[in-house]
Amino acid sequence: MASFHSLYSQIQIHGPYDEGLPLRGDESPRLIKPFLNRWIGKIGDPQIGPTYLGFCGIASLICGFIAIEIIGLNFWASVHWNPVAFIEGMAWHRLDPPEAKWGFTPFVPLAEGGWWIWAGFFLTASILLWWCRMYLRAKALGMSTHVAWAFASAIFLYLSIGFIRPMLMGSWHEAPPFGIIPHLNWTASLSVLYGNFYYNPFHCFSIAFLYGSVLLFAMHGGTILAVSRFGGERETEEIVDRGTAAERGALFWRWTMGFNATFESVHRWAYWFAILTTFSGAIGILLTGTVVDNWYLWGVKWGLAPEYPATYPDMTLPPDIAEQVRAITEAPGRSTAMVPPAPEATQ
Ligand code: 07D
Repeated sequence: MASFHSLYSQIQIHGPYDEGLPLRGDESPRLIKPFLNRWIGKIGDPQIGPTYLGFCGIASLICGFIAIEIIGLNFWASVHWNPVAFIEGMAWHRLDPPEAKWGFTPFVPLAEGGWWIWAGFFLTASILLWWCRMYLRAKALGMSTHVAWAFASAIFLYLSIGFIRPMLMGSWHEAPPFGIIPHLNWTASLSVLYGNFYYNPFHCFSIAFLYGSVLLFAMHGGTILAVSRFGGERETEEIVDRGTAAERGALFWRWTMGFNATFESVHRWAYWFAILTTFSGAIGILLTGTVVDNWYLWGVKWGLAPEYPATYPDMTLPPDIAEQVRAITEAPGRSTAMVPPAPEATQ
């Protein structure tokens, strides 16, 4: 009986190499003579290669290499070319976007954020070329282009964070820096500056789809592994056959929760949850600072967030924030507990 070949099983395929479909006349040759690797076989197919590069693949790798070089050399220069400090500080190094004074102009001196723009340019070119590669390779194999469109949703979020939103806000300074901890700090500051991302409903949707994707993945992966002793990982045959594995998998869910996705529809569930994670995230990012200045006050306005009583009654808020607070809290039926006195009244 077939079973899943993985870290937990002893069986690996050892047979003639699979060269794949013959090349079409207009295609670049495939690279890497196929070979088998036992360790790789423990996490997937033991065969490495052949791989296809073509124009998009080569151009994408070159652009990605240039982006990583720009980022890495800036990191290294920031520690005066000290190799030990470069490695030690890897998680803390940063390459920042231009200061707010530069607005959204592309002409920024290299040392003042210009390198960040160039790195972003080449990284974006690399990602977009990789997208083209995915699309074209899927077409060449006679497949539909689902993977490319799911990737497009992630690219939409990436572009919204790093390019579209800064453009709408008129400042590169809104974009995140390159760097591991610095980009995490950016998420924290953006959240605080715009009134706490927890009250951004599209951040909520994105989290729901993210967690939902994780749940679906665990349910589906678990189900398939659980029926692999009946050959369940051979999904195509199982979908059309009635009987052992697929039927048991479906019955398991119908018995435990009364409903089961089909062996086809579970993949649609997973696909759309993944796409909607990044798509709703992008909408949430694009609304931040453009349509909504402060997600907490937005939450108070729509009854999502509580109004807190004034802890420091004498505190004077900056005039623009005080104005927003007043507009929201003085709406009919709202408490005025935290409204600061109007500027005239304090004099
Ligand atoms: C970022 C884009 C696609 C990526 C691509 C890849 C390469 C590699 C390699 C150079 C992931 C390009 C790169 C090919 C190049 C080399 C070597 C996808 C991305 C194309 N949040 N939050 C989200 C949670 C909080 C904040 C999303 C949870 C705080 C900000 C997600 C919590 C604060 C932003 C999510 C939490 C805050 C987000 C991301 C809990 C402060 C965003 C979805 C439990 C820390 C982003 C609308 C995703 C967003 C985002 C989850 C808390 C800030 C759902 C679970 C309150 C500023 N948060 N978050 O798929 O979409 O990302 O917001 O507390 O911008 Mg959040």
